[in-house]
Amino acid sequence: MQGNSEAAKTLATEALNAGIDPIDAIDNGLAKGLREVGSKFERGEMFLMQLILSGEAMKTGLGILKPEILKQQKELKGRGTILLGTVEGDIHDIGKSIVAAMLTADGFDVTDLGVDVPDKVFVEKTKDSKARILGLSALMTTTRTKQKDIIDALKGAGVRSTIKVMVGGATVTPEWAKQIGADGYGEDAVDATKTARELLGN
Ligand code: B12
Repeated sequence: MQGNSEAAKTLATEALNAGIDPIDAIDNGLAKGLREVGSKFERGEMFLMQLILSGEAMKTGLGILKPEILKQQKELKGRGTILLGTVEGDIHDIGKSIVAAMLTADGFDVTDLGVDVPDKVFVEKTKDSKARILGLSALMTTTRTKQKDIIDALKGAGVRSTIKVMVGGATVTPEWAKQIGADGYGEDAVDATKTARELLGN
């Protein structure tokens, strides 16, 4: 919350040394603090610079914890390919990268398309790849509408039935997912892997 990257690094290392599960350290440590920063920012109690510094601190901590998640990767690979990206107009990438790490650790082959990804790139990649799931991350109410646009664009291109679409991000809810015709929703990275498995029936 203080935007202290050095402290985030030290604490992440200490958490690992103490035998704390890296997922737990992220969910109940780093992410919890960052969400509180988001709430304070919304109430005008913290400012953009602090949001940026806290985001950086989160990323520094993740730099220590994420490789540990990937080490837990299941031996059994081949659950299928997942395309993952943050929608156009949105540059939030912390949550998406945690989801990518968890899915990878669970045996999925993840192609991360990055942030601020135009709708047509999602459609093209769906056409060109053998991916079975498309994961769309959107953190803002102004950008989550893109999730619907992308689903519509997939329909327009005649490829909607070839891929399952799962959505997530801070302002995304199960109701929203249903409303826009997504196949699945994930509240957090653990839920995202559960949803992905369910969507593929494994
Ligand atoms: C850090 C942060 C930033 C950083 C981002 C750094 C980065 N590289 O990502 C910076 C400072 C750049 C930033 C910028 C802005 N931000 Co900001 N930001 C946040 C903050 C505090 C935390 C986001 C985060 O990383 N959370 C931690 C991760 C672990 O959680 P998560 O992202 O929700 O992801 C989890 C789940 O949602 C889910 N998930 C995520 N993606 C997906 C995808 C799939 C497929 C699935 C299944 C699941 C899933 O799993 C993840 C892991 O558990 C949020 C507050 C909040 N409550 O989220 C605001 C917030 C999202 N930001 C907000 C705003 C307004 C902005 C700015 C417009 C501010 C400004 N005035 O410039 C800009 C927009 C920039 C842009 N065009 O995108 C608002 C959005 C309000 C709204 N309702 O629309 C929020 C909610 C803050 C607030 N309460 O006002 N931000």
